[in-house]
Amino acid sequence: MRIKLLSFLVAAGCAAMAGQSAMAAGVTDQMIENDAKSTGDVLSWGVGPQGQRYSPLKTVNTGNVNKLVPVWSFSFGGEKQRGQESQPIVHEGKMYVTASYSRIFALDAKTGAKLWKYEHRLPDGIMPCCDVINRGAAIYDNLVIFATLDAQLVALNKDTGDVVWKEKIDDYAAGYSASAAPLIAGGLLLTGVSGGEFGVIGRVEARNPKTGALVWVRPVVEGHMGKKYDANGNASDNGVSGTTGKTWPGDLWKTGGAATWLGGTYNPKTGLAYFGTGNPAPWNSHLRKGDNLYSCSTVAIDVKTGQIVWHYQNTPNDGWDFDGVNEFVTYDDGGQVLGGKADRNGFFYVNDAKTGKLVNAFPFVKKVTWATGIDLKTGRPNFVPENRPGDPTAGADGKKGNTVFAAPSFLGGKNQMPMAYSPDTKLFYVPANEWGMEIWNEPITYKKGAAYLGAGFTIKTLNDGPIGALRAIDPKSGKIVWEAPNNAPLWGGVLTTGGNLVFWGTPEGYLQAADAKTGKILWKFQTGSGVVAPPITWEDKGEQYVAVASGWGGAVPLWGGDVAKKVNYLEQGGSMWVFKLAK
Ligand SMILES: [Ca+2]
Ligand SMILES: [Ca+2]
Repeated sequence: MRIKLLSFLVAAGCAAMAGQSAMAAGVTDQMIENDAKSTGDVLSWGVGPQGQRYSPLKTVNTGNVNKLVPVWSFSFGGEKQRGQESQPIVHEGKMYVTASYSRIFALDAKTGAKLWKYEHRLPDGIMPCCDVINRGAAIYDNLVIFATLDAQLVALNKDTGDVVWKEKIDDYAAGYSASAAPLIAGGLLLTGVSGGEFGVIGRVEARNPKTGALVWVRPVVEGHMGKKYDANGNASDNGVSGTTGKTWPGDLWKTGGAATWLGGTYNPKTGLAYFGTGNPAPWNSHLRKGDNLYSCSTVAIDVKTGQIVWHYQNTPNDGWDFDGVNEFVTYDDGGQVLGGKADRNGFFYVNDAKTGKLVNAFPFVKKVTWATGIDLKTGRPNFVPENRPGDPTAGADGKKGNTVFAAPSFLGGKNQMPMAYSPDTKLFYVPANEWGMEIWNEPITYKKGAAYLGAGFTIKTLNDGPIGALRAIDPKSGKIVWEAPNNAPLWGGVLTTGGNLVFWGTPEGYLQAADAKTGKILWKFQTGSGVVAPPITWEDKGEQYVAVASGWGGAVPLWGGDVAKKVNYLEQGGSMWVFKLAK
């Protein structure tokens, strides 16, 4: 009896200690800020909050990458396939990967064995614009946290998959959704919103990652009031964003769009979070004369105060759906912190990451019709007025403006697929696409939950050649150092490594690796469906692993017009692939 009691006490003691050690093994801010350097894990979207997607690992390198072989593959299962745009998280031998339809899986990173799964129950009537995708989870303390298509955040215990907290971001019936990976910055969980085609209000929200409680909210449409919250959840005003009515006519700012749908990056040196903002709403630019701040911009927010420190607008008074959401990737240039962004509008921008001052801007695609260049003195584009879709009120019947042919198409010189930056080669690796569109404007009025475009369009190919190209770009000279063309439009992200390698996937199903200096393709593997997700890498016991999700989908099959027809032979799927060197 006494022995039994003792063993019970010992067991209870062990359980308590196990609880403590589990807590001690929780993910900290310091670990996330150091993520780019720590090679045994991947703790943030971007392989480091700066978003460089660079790993110093060189176990796999140009000399042996041709010996990469699959270790395991895991099916996301069911009939729920469609686009898989997720970047996994890897921590202490476990992989956390989100999948289409707001699902998340925990897998043994060595074997692919399933540890747990959470499937979010989605209501009827969600309105994701561009497929039922998700781009990944955040990890913090003992939680994995991801956003759902019905505009909620769910935090799960990383070991059990139990829901710890759930918070609603906004009303899915008004067009809000969420698909970006949350960003951990300065002890806060930062998220944006999707829904720019429905006249939502773009904003960045900061929460306590452990509880989900709001800390501040910063709208990114001029005229809207920022909020901050005390420990009891009471809101108070935190200053209007910009000056009401300054760059918007009438009441259009009230449904102004600028959705922050791709999430953000963070640089601990500047203390700033960088969020890109989407198109102003509606698409018909003649209804909203002015710059329409802060749409189609990079917005830098002080994470401590929730205030906008600087903004840089890539496309003032956008008329082409050139969402400026693409990731702002910061890097060191001789002691100065700069940031690069390959915008949907076809130009690559380099800004000072502390002040936003434009340092360089140049096209990274071959055909750009809407502007002849970016004036480095004023920071503004030199527009080509006749290449803006025409004003419907100037048309013969007032119902349709002049149709123009525009390049890039609204699917962009680059879209959601994240680029990489190598501090070794000092090059950006940009998944670019060459395509155009016919676009025209129509009258439109706002109606809650209805598409708010005032435009019609057809995506067109520019020629019979390849649409995609992985381009190595020198941010200083603006030169394309090398390119690897691809027939289908590229839609996955990029990873670069200390092994002088660049990894990226293709809609044709390949994960491939090239020499980072020359672009020579050294290895490829067919994953069985199109790759529209960014690869990652990590090491465990001296072995380097490379992983990517496979599963064709995203915006191209849904919105791609003539290009969608060209690639309609591609098959859907839904699986995770992991590789290492053959022994
Ligand atoms: Ca790491
Ligand atoms: Ca848009």
